[in-house]
Amino acid sequence: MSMGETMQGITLEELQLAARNHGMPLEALRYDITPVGMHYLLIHFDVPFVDPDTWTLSIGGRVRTPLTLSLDDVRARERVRLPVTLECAGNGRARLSPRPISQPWLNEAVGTAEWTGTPLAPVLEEAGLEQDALEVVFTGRDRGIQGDIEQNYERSLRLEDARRPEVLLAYEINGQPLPPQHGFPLRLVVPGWYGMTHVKWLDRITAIARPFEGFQQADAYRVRQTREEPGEPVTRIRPRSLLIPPGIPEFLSRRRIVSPGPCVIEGRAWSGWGLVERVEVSVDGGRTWADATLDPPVSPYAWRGWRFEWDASVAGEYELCSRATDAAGSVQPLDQRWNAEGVTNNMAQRVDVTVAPSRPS
Ligand SMILES: Nc1nc2c(c(=O)[nH]1)N[C@H]1C(S)=C(S)[C@@H](COP(=O)(O)O)O[C@H]1N2
Ligand SMILES: [Mo]
Repeated sequence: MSMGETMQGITLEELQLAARNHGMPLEALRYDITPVGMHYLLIHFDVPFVDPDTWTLSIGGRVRTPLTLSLDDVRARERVRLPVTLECAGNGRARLSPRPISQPWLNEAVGTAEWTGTPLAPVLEEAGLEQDALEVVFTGRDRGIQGDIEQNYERSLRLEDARRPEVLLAYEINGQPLPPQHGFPLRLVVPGWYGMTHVKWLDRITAIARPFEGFQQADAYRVRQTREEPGEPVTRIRPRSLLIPPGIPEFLSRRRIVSPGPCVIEGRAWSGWGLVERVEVSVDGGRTWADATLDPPVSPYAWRGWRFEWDASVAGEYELCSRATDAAGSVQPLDQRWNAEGVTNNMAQRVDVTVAPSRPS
């Protein structure tokens, strides 16, 4: 595996981030709904400690009737349960060359959870947005320093995005109260958008009459070649497919060993720009491709399963890849699309496999 080369020079600071923010083990792609402990995690600062009895959510700024809601108030509102695939915008960053320094994800910053919460739009409606309201800012309780700026984690959405019916204030994941690391007691869920949008540990929602200039909006999560350019904001998830590495792994390299014979390759594919309509598989590193069979999507905002029957009867070395095409016609590239923060990269996964008779233990 080329890991030895590409991971060279990984720093202790990157390792420290990687140890706090774990990915989803790829074998968890077998589940329609990712078990909570296997869902990936990304936390910029510290997980805040929140007392649910005194916690409130305030809705203010350019509204006619500012609101303060307790957790019971939020839970008493209309209840919706929706499977949503979440992916970190930095997924795939560690394989970029040169490697942008941040959380060093390989492929595994993804998961699909069933979120329970209340739609945001009626809450905004009740607060009564003023005529000049342009964006809504979501502020988390977590605080830290990034880019030399002390800040709470906060992100905004334009009104037309915030008011979409699938946008939720979520208090449960897979039928359980949110655990601390996933945003207890309340987080935003914006189906189809990259992870940074789904603000955890919500403290307040503020309607504003100008574009939000906070660090995580204006300085971070931009697609650009240098940090100095304004670039384009990161929004919806680009199509990606992942396969469950077949056979058994070698401990250190995680290289795969498959016994000769028929081998079913399974995986998942998703996009925030519409349904994934095609998944292709290659066993020769992307030189030739064949279509996989698709399962129905788990929800309009979640991944779909796929499978491919590989005739692995000839012993030897193989390189497995898969690529998704979505309803918008975007196809996953085989080569990197580099940018300064290493965001929105959806280059195809590559899995090295040795087909060889298994050895007795
Ligand atoms: N308050 C707050 N919300 C946050 C973050 C954070 O650091 N603080 N990280 C964001 C990022 S970058 C991602 S990818 C998702 C990850 O959500 P998860 O940890 O529940 O999988 O949360 C987002 N929401
Ligand atoms: Mo993220």
